[in-house]
Amino acid sequence: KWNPLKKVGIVGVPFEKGQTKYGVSVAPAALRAAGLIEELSQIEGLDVKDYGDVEVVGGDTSQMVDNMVHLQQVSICNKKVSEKVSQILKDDRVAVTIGGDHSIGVGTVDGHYNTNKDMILIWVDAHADINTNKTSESGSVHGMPVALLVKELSDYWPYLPTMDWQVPKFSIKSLGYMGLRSVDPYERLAIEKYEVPAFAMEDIDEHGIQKSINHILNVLDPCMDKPIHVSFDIDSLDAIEAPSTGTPVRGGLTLREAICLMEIIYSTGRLRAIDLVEINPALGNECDRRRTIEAGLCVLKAGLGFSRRGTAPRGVLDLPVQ
Ligand code: 6HN
Ligand code: MN
Ligand code: MN
Ligand code: MN
Repeated sequence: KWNPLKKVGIVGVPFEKGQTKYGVSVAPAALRAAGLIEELSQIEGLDVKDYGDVEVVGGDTSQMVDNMVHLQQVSICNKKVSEKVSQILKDDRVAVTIGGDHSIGVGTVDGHYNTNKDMILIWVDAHADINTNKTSESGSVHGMPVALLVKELSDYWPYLPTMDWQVPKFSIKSLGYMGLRSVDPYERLAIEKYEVPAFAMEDIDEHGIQKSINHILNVLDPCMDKPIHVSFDIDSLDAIEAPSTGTPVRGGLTLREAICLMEIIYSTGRLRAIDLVEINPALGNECDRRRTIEAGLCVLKAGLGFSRRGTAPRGVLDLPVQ
């Protein structure tokens, strides 16, 4: 019933106010300079449209809500991200959003949910990003997007000025995690309270990457008919694979595991949105930078149908003769 969509729309979000380090905002430009559009266009049969970057503007920098840094900027940016993701999906394309820090997941998932109410969300990350302003130790909103998105946690937030456009409607029952290894105590409590299917690294060690992701897909969508959103934080990869990121954690996914994960999700035919976030080209040396960007490109390609087996030329039955 489901075939992979062979059309993709790319949008960049040069936003970094969801955390404190300079540099995540240059990732869309760095990925484009590294050949993002060209590489994706080489995937057999894939139609790639570049929607450019969401315009990021300043906002009031005063702290409006306790322990929530730059809330207004986060909010202004995410509203635009949500609208853009909805537009790309309505154009019948897979929405690929290049961050930016992970606070932009509020906008990408909101935009996807507004178009597909039955979507499921796979959060691939070293972190659970499900802090509220009460539980966060950093005050950085990139550690809070999941808690902002899910309706089950809306009572745990104070009134958030400027966020009125975003009414949490997505259910935590449609969320699964892959790659966790740095989870704060109250984040763990939330995962257990709501029985979120969460494959931390030790679970992936036990079951392997294929069984782990297939298990999550089966729990969230046993009838296999729901659109899938993958929010891929580059720090889900081991810090050796992706060193240029703001909150690296050792002991993560290998690039091969991440590619395998994305290939499996692609093969369902239901992958409709991918976020690639937290690449920070300003961190580390040139080698770190290149390695991290290449890893990000590999993850995207795997999610968009690139075959590691190779693809024979279309409509051609024999090798060229002399
Ligand atoms: N990310 N749990 C930590 C915090 O500050 O809330 C780390 C969050 C990291 C967020 O990597 O997208
Ligand atoms: Mn600041
Ligand atoms: Mn994250
Ligand atoms: Mn993370």
